[in-house]
Amino acid sequence: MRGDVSVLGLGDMGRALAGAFLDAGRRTVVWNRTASRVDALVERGAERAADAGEAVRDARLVVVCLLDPAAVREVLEPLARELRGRTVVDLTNGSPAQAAELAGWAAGAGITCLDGGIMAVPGTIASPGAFVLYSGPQEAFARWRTDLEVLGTAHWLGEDTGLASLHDIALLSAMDLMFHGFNLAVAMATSRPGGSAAGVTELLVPWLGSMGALMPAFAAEIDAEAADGTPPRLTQGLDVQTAGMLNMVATARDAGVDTEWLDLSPARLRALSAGGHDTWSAPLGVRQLRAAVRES
Ligand code: FVH
Repeated sequence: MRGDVSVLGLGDMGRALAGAFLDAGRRTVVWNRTASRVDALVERGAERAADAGEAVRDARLVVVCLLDPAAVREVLEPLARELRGRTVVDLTNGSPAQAAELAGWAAGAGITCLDGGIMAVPGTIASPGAFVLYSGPQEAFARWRTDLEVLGTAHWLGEDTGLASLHDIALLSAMDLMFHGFNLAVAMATSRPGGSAAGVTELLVPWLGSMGALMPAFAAEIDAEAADGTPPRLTQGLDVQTAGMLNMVATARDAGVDTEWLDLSPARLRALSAGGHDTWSAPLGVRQLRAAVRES
């Protein structure tokens, strides 16, 4: 074996991954489509591969982190022969369906494939808060776990290849809405003298922390209802919730802030009332999201 690990793709994230393997003392072989991006890692001790085939030919473990799943297929498919019998860990962001497509191709070619979702940015790879989600064969995860832990805490979610990307994208979706909420809070708070982005953020961070701490209780109620129909106990009247949401919309409008997203909240609560509900609960909120998809 030429190296402990081969990293294909040295964009911002791929360089961080390869750098973490080097820092952990792994012999690291690197390849990137644009060869000049390899130089800095070679100076740090990585071994340069002339092409992707050379990078994987003698690899114990192949880690791929490219722009998108199309790029992954484009790079890996011509290497089926070289990859036979090896394990590929794909850390490229993609959908569960794309992960399944890659795993199907890999299985047909005799390649073991783990799919991964990186819950970190390049600057936090290998730092205490970084974690990476994996799915695919448990035996392969167990075999490579020590190497994968170099990048961040490694969580294996199950044999279903799509589980890592499903959870990755679920977490990213929640993050996206959270940052949208941050923008809304800052736009409202800075709409008059006396408000500043730093000032509202100082309040927002602990507020979101204390609200986030409620989620495990909501999650328990959602799971209990799904398991055996246990009715939720953490409820609030839809009338109180709707009044609060309408206050948000009116305050944003008065502050000259776009209400397009906030308008959705009272509309959704009214739809629940129209459907015969008089209290909000976390299980009901999730069921409403699922029903909207079924009805569209
Ligand atoms: N950066 C981040 O914060 C996020 C954190 C969570 C995970 N994402 C995902 O990681 C994948 C790579 O992201 P990245 O930040 O490294 O992206 P870039 O810096 O733009 O590098 C892209 C690399 O992909 C190579 N590439 C693109 N197309 C092809 C192709 N057709 N054939 C071969 N290689 C290709 C590109 O090569 P080059 O342009 O340097 O030649 C870069 O190596 C991504 O899925 C994120 O969603 C990162």
